[in-house]
Order: sequence, then C-alpha cells, then structure tokens
Amino acid sequence: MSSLSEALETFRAILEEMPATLQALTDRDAGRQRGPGKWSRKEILGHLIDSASNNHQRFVRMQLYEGLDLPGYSQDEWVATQRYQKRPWQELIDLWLGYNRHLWHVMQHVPGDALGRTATVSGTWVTLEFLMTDYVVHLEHHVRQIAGPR
Ligand code: NI
Repeated sequence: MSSLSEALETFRAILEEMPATLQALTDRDAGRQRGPGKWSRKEILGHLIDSASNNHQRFVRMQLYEGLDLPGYSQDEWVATQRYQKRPWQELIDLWLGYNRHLWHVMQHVPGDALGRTATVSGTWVTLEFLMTDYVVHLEHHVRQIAGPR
C-alpha cells in the first residue's frame, strides 16, 4: 500500500465487508483464546477501537496545529485495562463500526494542504498523510487475523 488514495480504497472495502464477517462469529467464538499470549477476537477488535480512538485525536489535532507532541499508547495495557474480553461481541462490533465510519468521514474531508502537517508521536516525527495511511495498514493486518482460521 503506497498511497493515501489506495489506503482509502482499502478502508472503504473493509467497511463494506467486515460487518458480515464480524456478525458471522458468535459471542463464544469471538471470546475464544487463540493461544498463549494471543488476543481473542474480542480483544483484537478492542485493540482496533483503541487504535481508532487514539488516531481520531491525532487526525483532528494535527489539522489544527503544527508541530504537536502526541502520545503513543501501550496496546496490551489498554486492552487489559478495559476488559474487552468481558464485553458482548455485538456491542464491540457496533462501537468499532460506528467509530470507523466516522474516521472514514474525517479522512475524506482532510484538505490537501493539511496532509503534510507534522507532529511527533512517541517522539518520532510523522506526517498526517503517513499516519492516515498507516492507520489503514494496521487495520487491514488485524482484520485478516479476525477473519482468519478459528
Ligand atoms: Ni496492532
């Protein structure tokens, strides 16, 4: 995936296809442990909600200000702290889908001259265009895990 336009096309396809994939899993399937030290599908979707919420902040803040110093998030601690494993699968689907439909909308409306805005995230300089493209690369990686063999 090399460009933002390709990333947006991938994002659109994920939003179209994922609801059926997610709905096909029962609550029990989604909560099943996938191996030692691995997240269940509920926890993977929870991690994607954390990715959406953290990146939402970045996508909006970077349009408003140049040169911000933005925090990262420690993914395992976020997943464990929020007890995603205890939430009903359907509620996680609804939250993930609603959040990502909004992020899709936000990404569609970023003006071209804001794409080069820079900030540090966990101390590393990045552009808004890189972060939005990388968001979809990361999303696609985990979507494959969720859709993969049970
Ligand atoms: Ni991840």
